[in-house]
This record gives sequence, structure tokens and C-alpha cells, in this order.
Amino acid sequence: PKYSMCWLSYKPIEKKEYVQEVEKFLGQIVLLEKNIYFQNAGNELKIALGALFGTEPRLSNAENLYMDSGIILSKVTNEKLSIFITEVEKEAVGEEGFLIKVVDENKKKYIIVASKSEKGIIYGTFHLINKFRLKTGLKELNCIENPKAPLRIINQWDNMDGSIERGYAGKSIFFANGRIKRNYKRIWDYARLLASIGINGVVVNNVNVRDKAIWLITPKYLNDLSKIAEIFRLYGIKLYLSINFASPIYIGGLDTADPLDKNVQNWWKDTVQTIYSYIPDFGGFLVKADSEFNPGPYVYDRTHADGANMLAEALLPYSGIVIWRAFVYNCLQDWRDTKTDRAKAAYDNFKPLDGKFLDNVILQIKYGPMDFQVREPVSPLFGAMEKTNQMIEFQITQEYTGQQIHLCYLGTLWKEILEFDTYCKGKGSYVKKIVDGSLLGMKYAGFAGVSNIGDSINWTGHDLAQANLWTFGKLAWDPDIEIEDIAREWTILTFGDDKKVVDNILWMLLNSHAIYEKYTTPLGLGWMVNPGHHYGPNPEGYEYSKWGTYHRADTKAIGVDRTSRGTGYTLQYHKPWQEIFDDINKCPEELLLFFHRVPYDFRLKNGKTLIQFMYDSHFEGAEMVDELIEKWEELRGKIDGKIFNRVYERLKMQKEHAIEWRDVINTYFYRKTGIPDEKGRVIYP
Ligand code: BDP
Repeated sequence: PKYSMCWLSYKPIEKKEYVQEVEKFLGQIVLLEKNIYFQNAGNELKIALGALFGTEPRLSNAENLYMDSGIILSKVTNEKLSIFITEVEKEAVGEEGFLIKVVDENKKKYIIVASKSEKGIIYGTFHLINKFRLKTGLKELNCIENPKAPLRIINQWDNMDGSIERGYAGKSIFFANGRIKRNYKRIWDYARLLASIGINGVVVNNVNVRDKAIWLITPKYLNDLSKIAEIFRLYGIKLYLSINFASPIYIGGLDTADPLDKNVQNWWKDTVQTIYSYIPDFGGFLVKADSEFNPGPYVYDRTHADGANMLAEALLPYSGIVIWRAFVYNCLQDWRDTKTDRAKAAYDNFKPLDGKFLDNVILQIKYGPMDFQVREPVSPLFGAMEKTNQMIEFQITQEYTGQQIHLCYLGTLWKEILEFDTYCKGKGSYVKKIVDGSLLGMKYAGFAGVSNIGDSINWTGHDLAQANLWTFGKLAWDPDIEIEDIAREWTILTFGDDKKVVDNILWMLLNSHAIYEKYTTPLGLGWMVNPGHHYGPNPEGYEYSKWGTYHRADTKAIGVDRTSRGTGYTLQYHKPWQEIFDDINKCPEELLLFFHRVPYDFRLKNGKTLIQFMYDSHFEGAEMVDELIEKWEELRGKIDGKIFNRVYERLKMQKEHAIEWRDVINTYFYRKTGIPDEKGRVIYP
């Protein structure tokens, strides 16, 4: 193969006892539904069983269950299953969910995988395949699974020239040279990977919609797009498109894109109708409006609600949705103005619009108020808009977290964010309950993840970055799962279950984000990156620029006072967070410099001064990269040589670059403050 199949690379199961235990159930694959979705799931199962057990089960559409052993793929409602499945079980399977039940009688040895609709069967099938690969005992196969959040969507930031904005793993698998690629094999395999982690939507083009991409919503491209949609559909995934708000001008030749203009509204209605004539289950639009030079309703003195609702009305007859991004801020700020605060922008823009959006509009909110930094507080927008559908946006691609050269597993960070209690409905108002729709009773809610894949041989550049994609899907399906369990399962499915391999890789994953944070920008500092490409240290890279991401270091103190006495950002949170963040002694230390302006001699909880903590953190972090390397070296010979070497090369680069981070940041602070490192390591005067 020209590329790896990540966690779906099947290898024969070697443990004899397990094979013997399961084999009795593999007589054939029976499809009780005759349609392409069950056929496709059956094919997936057949391929897997062949590779795992060396069996070649027949795929049959048995009219009656005469066989004595086999895996049955069915809908829960199928009459033939009524002797095996109770009413209660049937009821428990939701629209996208599935049930797995083992029937182990004298003459009947069945494993039943049953879904309510066409959508669930592929999820159930991959679930079973992976359970086999984890050598899960027959009894433990029994389960009923339903995704917690209705929307689990991947955002590709792919451009039509084949480049990927913030992509670190090759070129687009969707576009090249201004066209849609017609080699669908890779897209097909992507669909398989995504279905295996429960994803149900993909936005195929970048949120910054420029040039040819503006025309994706026209017949010029819709035919080719419909082919991609067809592949995705088989795997339970809907296709979405990012649109340019000014399309009526660019494409339609109108002189306005004003959302309240009748001609504009009709233009969108016609456009949507055309899209659905090609793609009957088209998901909808993703919109980045009035942000970073993208057009939007502000141009016409209209609100985001006016803009979103106009599109929502066009999509409503087809059950399509509008996903409207909340990443809106003034990107031309003046660094001399200490009153403006970019962190406040999303809330300021959207909070007044709560209750003004139509039901098929969902606000897509980045997890933090700024922009995917290594650490940010949870965006105060979560829980601030009780009458608005909300999705959380994670960046799987590692723009600010090492660009897939550094190992930075993001599951630990995401999990913390999802477990954050917003208090919007009192104690227990976790972000995870807002974005799965349950807390506020939202029909639409969910997860958006900016993809980290490209056409590289291992999809993600860094082989271990595959874990981030896996984890995004798993958390979106069920944010309650422990992150260790998610990471362990990925490790075993990808590298096998050798104890040393699992222990070491798990350690590497679970500690990597903390390590990265230590040697880059700890204490909620963020942003000390090179402008533009955002790789590598640059303490004042954005300090005197227009992007509003300042840390305002001088010789005495650093950090932005975002308390109620400062920019007032903390007032965007519910109680008790307002008071906690406001108080320098109560504020969670990992966010100290996000919320407070702190003198360098301020004592942290462990008794260290802020400046000494900075020095120590950077040395500690850079040193810990050695531990990552050691853990990996111990696996030499236990892991496929090519993969071993690829990761090894990147770890060595990480070490080098971590040292650069350490020295650049520490020297910066030393020169700014003149306060020497107590341990005498920072030596550049
Ligand atoms: C920033 C990226 C930029 C994206 C933007 C966005 O640097 O490339 O276009 O986010 O999310 O992080 O729209």
C-alpha cells in the first residue's frame, strides 16, 4: 500500500484461545437488510474477518436464519430478531446508535449487530471489528452504543490548489490544481477511518473561501462533489461546504450580498436547491463571516443572526444546517490601546444575539477565547447563550502545538476543557453537556475538529499524531470516556498489545502536552510564536502587531489584567468563575498570565518566583523531551522499522527545537528583567 491505514491496519490475531473462542461465531455474514449500506458494512466485516482470523465467511442475504453460526447485520426492528432482542433493548438504540448482542445457544451461535437506521450499522461494524482486535471476550461484546452529540464534524482547511491551511502532512486528498481530485481511493479510505471513530460530517473546503473555492456551490463542481458525497454517505458521513458570504456578488453578479435583500435571499435559495439536486443529503454550510478579511453581514450593517438566518431559511426545506463560526474579532487592533481585549470579542459579538438564531443555525465556538493556544481558559461563550445551538471547535492540526514535528497529544487538554463546569445552570453544567446538547436541550450541538490529515504516507506527518484524530472522534462520540482508555485503545489498535509498547507510548502521549507547554509558553502565556507560520519561538513576534495577542511584558511584570479591574473579560463568566479568575491567589496557576498582570518576583504556590518558575519550566520541559526519546528508543525492534525511524527523526527535531524554545524564551526574560537564574543556567546577558 502507498499509505498506512492508521488504526485500521489489520493483522492476524495470534492468541489461539481467543481465535478458538470467537471462530464458532464466524460461520457467515448475514445481511438482513438489502441495501448498499448493509452491503458495505458486510464487505468491511468480511475484509476484517479475513485479515484477523483468516476466515472467508460467505456474505448472505438469508431469508431465514437457518444457519447455526454467523454475524448478523440488521436493523433492530427486523422481525427475525424479535426472539433475540427485547423491546427495551430496541428502544434504547437511537438514530445513529447500534446494539451488539451475542447469542450463544447449543445450535445457534450468533453475533448480532443491529442499528436503528442505515446510519448506525457502519459504526456498529467497526466497533465489533475493533473489539475483536482488542481481543474482547464474547460476553463483553454485548453493548448498546449511541453517540452523545448529534454533530461530529471534521473541518478540512483544504484549498483548491491542493494546499492545506495549517496542514502539516502533505497536500489535500480532495483538491489539486484548482480541481476536485478524481482518484477516490484515498477519500474512500479516509471515509473508513472517519466512520470507525463515529464522525458523521466533513466540511471539505477551507473556511477562508477564496478564488475557485467560491464556485464549489455551483454545477461546475457539484457533479464531482456528489461523487465524494456518495462515498461518504456509505460511511454515514454527510458532506458540508464552507461558503463565501459574498457569493451572490462573485457568482450571482448581484451588486450586494445584504442578507435582507430579496434578490440575495432568492439567489441563495436557488443555489441551495441546485446543491440538493446533486447531493440530496447535503449537510449544509460552514461560514466564517466578518472575520480576518472574510465578508459578512456587517458590511451591510446587519447582524450575524441576519446573515445566518438568511442561509438557514434557504437550507431549512432540505433539513440542511448553517454552522456559523464565532471566531470573530477586530483583527486590526492597535497595540498601544490597552483597553481592547481580543479575548472578549466572541462573547461581545454573539451574546447579544442569543435567541435570535433560527433552529437550524449552530454557533461553532473555538474552545478558548483566542486561537488554539497550548492553553487557554474555556471560551465564556459556552453556557452564555442558552437559546442558541452550540458546537465546540478543536484544532486537531497542530498549528500552535508543534505542527506535527513535536509530539503533542491533545486528548488530555480537550478532556479538561470538556470537563469544565460553566455553572450556567448551576453546578454540573459541564461544557461536555452543553456541546452534546443535553444540558440546554439543543437539537443541534456537537464537535468540530480541524483536520490534521493530508496525502502523506501516514496521513498525519507524525505517526503518533494519528492519535489526535482518533481521540477527537472518540470524544465526540462519548466525552465521558476516560482519556487514558481512549489513548490506550488507539495504541493497541495501532501498535499491538505488547506491554512495553503500550506502556511507553501511553506515557509519551499522556505527558506530551504538559511537556510542550513547559518549554514553550507556560502559565497561560501563549502566542510567543513566529508570526505567519506560527512555528518556533518569538517572544515579541506579535507584540507590536495588529492581531491583538499581546503579553505586554516590561521590566517589572508580564501578562494582561483581564480581571474586572482590567479589561473586564472575567465578567463574561458565570459565578463562581468570575471571582476565582479575578483573584490572583485563586486563579488556576496554569492560566495565571492569561488573567493577570504579574510582577516577576510574585511567589507562585510552590514558593518560586514567577521568573524562576519560567526558567525552571523551560529547562524541565526541554529535558523531559529526553524521556520521550528514551521511551521511544526502548521500543526499537518492537515497532515497524519505518514507523520507528520516522517518529525517531521527529523526536530528535523536537529536542533541538525544544532547546531553541528554552533558550530564546529564557534569554528574553533574563534580558527584560535582569534577574538571574538562581541555578546559573541562563547565561546570555
Ligand atoms: C487561525 C489560523 C488561520 C485560520 C483561523 C480560523 O491561523 O489560518 O484561518 O484560525 O480559524 O488559527 O479561521
